[in-house]
Amino acid sequence: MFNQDTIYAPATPVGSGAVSVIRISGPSSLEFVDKLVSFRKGKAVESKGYEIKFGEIPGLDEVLVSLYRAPHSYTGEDAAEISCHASAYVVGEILQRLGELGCRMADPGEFTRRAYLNGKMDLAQAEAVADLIAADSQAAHKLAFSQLKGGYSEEFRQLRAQLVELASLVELELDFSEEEVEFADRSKISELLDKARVKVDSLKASYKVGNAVKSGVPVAIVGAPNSGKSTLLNALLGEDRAIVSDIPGTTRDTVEETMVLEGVRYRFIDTAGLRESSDTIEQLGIGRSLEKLRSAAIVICVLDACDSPSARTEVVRQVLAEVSRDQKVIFAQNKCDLMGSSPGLVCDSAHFTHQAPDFDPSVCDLAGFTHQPIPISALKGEGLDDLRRAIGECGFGLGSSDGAVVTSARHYQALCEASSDLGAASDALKAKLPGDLLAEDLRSAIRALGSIFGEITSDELLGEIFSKFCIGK
Ligand SMILES: Nc1nc2c(ncn2[C@@H]2O[C@H](COP(=O)(O)OP(=O)(O)OP(=O)(O)O)[C@@H](O)[C@H]2O)c(=O)[nH]1
Ligand SMILES: [Mg+2]
Repeated sequence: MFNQDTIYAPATPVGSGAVSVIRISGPSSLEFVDKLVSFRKGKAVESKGYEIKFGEIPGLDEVLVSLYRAPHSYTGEDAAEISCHASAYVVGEILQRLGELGCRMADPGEFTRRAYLNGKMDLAQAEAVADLIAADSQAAHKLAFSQLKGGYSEEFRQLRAQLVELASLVELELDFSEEEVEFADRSKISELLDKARVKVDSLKASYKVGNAVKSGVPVAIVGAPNSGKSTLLNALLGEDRAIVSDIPGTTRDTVEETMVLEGVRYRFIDTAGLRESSDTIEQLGIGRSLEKLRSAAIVICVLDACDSPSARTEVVRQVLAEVSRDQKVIFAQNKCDLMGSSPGLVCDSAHFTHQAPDFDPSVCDLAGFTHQPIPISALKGEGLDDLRRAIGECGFGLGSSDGAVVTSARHYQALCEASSDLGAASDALKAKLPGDLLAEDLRSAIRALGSIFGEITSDELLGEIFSKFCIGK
């Protein structure tokens, strides 16, 4: 047990609702509860394990109190949860009385911090609690929940164990270095090191998806003025969010709105049409469009079927010149309702492809793109299912991987450190440098990985992590 005092905090938001919960944790929890509540039968301190007791706070409310004996509670300490009627007055009164009795109001995240310090969960699990509370889509929830259940930490533990094994081989060699024997089999070391590097790098790479899923996958809608980008945003959202007009250059600033598709939250960003402009405000808007285009995980490039093939090719060129290899680009040919029956469109697209012979799909990872844009009509709502399917195929969905997916910037940072340490170790090995240099790099990588699940932590780090929690968690 690390903490001696007893803390309390509301665990539910105060407002209208049926029930509010106030949480108490620490060695004197049950005594405080007995001072506050008259139970119909017995006393809280007589409770041996989990128990729910009915009682009354004289003159204030009837309550149900859940009692937990250490270590069988969330925090690992003696704890209680008072369920009262959700009245701001009742809750405020209970909190005040607990304070007067000598209980201390908890800091943000203090309950979870105690759970971590008392060994109820590791640090990655504790962080997952905050992520789980914040999760607003099925995908974000799935990642947070699997981290909470410990599978995530287990992958890092195994990886760290591999490195410890590796380091011990190197240390063994060091122990015997006086005798100038190369004790450890360097090819075995090299093999283990390569394996660990592959794993670290794949975990590092997972952050791209993990971070996008946690904060919403950014999808930029770009294209020429008047091509129907704002109409498309509205059609996808099913509401009139962005202003639409037949005047090119209608959208000046970016318009952003989130939406969940197949359990994944996407942030759709409508942008100003790309063109040469002498208007200062429009130029600023186009600058923002380009920023959003470069930073999006997915780019929907809207082509106007009414534009000339060369104009469309120019837009495609411009977009492909801006995107990087790890972005997904979907081409949608809009206004297909104006093209008559579909053969006209196919013919038109073929022409368009012909106009861009130097199209190199490998320039970027073109999801579902086969030189044939997806025909849509944003106005009539046609082809939107195909577009949504293409978005789903960009790989941010749930089925993409069962392994650990990194969602935390802190964990990503630790992986970057481990990756660079392992790179240095690998170079040292290749250059046949002395074992102690190799050992130092490995130790540093082991420390970095251990910091993810809290093998060694500082008070400062814990303070930073738990300060982001809400009170009462
Ligand atoms: N027939 C038809 N018209 C469309 C379609 N999509 C958009 N339009 C029309 O095209 C015009 C421009 O639409 P917007 O959505 O404002 O175009 P935009 O790309 O946002 O234009 P800027 O903001 O100026 O860059 C409007 O008159 C729309 O009604 C479509 O699928 N079919
Ligand atoms: Mg617009």
